Amino acid sequence: MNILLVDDDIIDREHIKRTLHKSDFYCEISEAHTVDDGLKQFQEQHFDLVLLDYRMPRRDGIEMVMELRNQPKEDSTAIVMMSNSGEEQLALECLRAGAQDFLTKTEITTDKLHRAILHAQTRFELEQQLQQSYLKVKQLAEQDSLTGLANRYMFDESLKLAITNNRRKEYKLALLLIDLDNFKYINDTYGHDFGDKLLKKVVERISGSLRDNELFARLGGDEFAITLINIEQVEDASHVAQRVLLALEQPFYISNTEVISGASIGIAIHPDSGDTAEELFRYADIAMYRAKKLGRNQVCFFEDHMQEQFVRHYRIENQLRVALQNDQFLLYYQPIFTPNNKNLIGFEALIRWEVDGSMRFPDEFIPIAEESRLIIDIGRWVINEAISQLAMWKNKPYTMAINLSAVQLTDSQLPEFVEECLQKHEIDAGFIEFELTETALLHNPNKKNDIIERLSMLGCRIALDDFGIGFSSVSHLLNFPINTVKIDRTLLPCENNDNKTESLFRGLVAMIHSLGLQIVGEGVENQSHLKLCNELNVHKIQGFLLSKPLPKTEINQTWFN
Ligand code: G
Ligand code: G
Ligand code: MN
Repeated sequence: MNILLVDDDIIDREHIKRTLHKSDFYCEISEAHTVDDGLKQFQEQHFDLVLLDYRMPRRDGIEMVMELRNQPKEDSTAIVMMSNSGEEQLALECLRAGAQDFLTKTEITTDKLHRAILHAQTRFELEQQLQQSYLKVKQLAEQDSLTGLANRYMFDESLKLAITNNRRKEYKLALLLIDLDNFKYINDTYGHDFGDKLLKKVVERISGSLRDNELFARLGGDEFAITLINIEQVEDASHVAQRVLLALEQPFYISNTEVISGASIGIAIHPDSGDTAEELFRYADIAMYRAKKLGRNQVCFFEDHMQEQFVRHYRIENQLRVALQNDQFLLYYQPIFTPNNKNLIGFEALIRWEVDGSMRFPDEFIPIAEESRLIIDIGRWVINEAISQLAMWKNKPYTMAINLSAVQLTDSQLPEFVEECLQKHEIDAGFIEFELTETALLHNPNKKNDIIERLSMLGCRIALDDFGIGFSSVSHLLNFPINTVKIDRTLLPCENNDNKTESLFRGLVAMIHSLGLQIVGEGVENQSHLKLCNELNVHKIQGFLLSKPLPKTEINQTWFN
């Protein structure tokens, strides 16, 4: 047995050593005369027992016990404390700090030490067993044993905590309650084992569709819950719900049987729907009940206006998918002119969408296309269409401006796609100008930078659209390879002598001139706008005074016949 004896008093140490050596069992004794020395030796070597004096100068024995109990390797060492006095209070204090036994030095005999050591070791083992069963019980109390997910208790506690944290923030929090659609039928038909296997697979699929910061729990049976924290908008919750439904879309194969298991999802939002965990649960449950009533694979929000918005988005999103497949988009082209002699020099392509005979405008559907990332494919359609149209108007070198949304700047294949279109239609990159808004530049600048750079390297021009509103920062003009600035139409002064706006317009034009960039005046609606643009040497103008955006047939009639 390895024993570490820590005592500042050499006479006491000798006495204890002698006593120990008299005993029957063999022991190796290392000595330390201070706590620090003792700790150092403890780090270097394994001891079965530490015999520790309470009263030592500078640091006493209790400090040492406390330090030892915080060390990872203390797990099989028993500690016996010794003191000159047999004070009960002191003994208690030592035991509370983590020592397993306490002896007064006068009572140290071989027998007593031997017993104390055995006693300490037994006690230590018991403590270990207790700790292990505590962990086991804790796990049972917090975890669902079938799926390994958090259980209702744990979920409840985490939700409460998340709500408390959320109260101090501007973010929202969403509670999603998920109920499998035909689990009871499956359980009754194929048996419980089969049902259990299905639950495990469902959990795997759903987990795979979630990110790390989402708490996913099994509340019991076929009921699950997800908490989303720090969400900026309600749509984030609909997206997660849709991802969950998508993950369950494909059939499951269990014991050579194919089953389908959809789900109904109810959503409540903090703080909008309720302020406590109980309220959120109640409302998400009501929402789930409504989802069930709607049929299979449905998502419902508790709040009516959220539900309306969701349904509207969902409908438009599905219609957009169909439109993309069936070629239902079209482009209008707004002509762009020089201000002095009103020469036609180019066009801006603007998307339109005809649904059931009525025209939809981009403000209505582009945000939804962005959210669902359908804008990536829609945008590619726009690019190809606009470039192929430009090829048909090739008798003069016109330019074509194409709007890009922020989401398209995450499409790493976009530059290659543009290059292919240019080659296919034999158009020089220099005639294509991509219009970006500042919001697009603000999001995740690194990644997007790369795509803008590559488009620019291809030889395409880059324009900053709607300049002068929103987040205008002159630094964008320096940090990105921008060739053109389109000053937002709201900055052209109104008819009734709007002096401040005019000064702002003049100032912006002068500033952009000084950077050597091209300037486009947008929203030129009357003669005074035209006059001002002329006077300030704005390079190009665009607006209702000269032409609205028009379908290609009308452009052909007016300019190409
Ligand atoms: O087309 P309208 O005239 O309503 O334009 C409204 C907005 O829609 C404009 O800000 C324009 O930038 C945007 N927009 C028009 N067409 C497209 C397009 O093809 N792609 C993207 N991303 N935005 C477009
Ligand atoms: O944001 P962007 O520049 O891409 O949007 C162009 C938008 O401006 C289109 O919706 C187009 O219909 C609109 N537009 C074009 N010329 C004028 C104009 O002279 N006045 C107004 N009010 N809108 C215009
Ligand atoms: Mn534009």
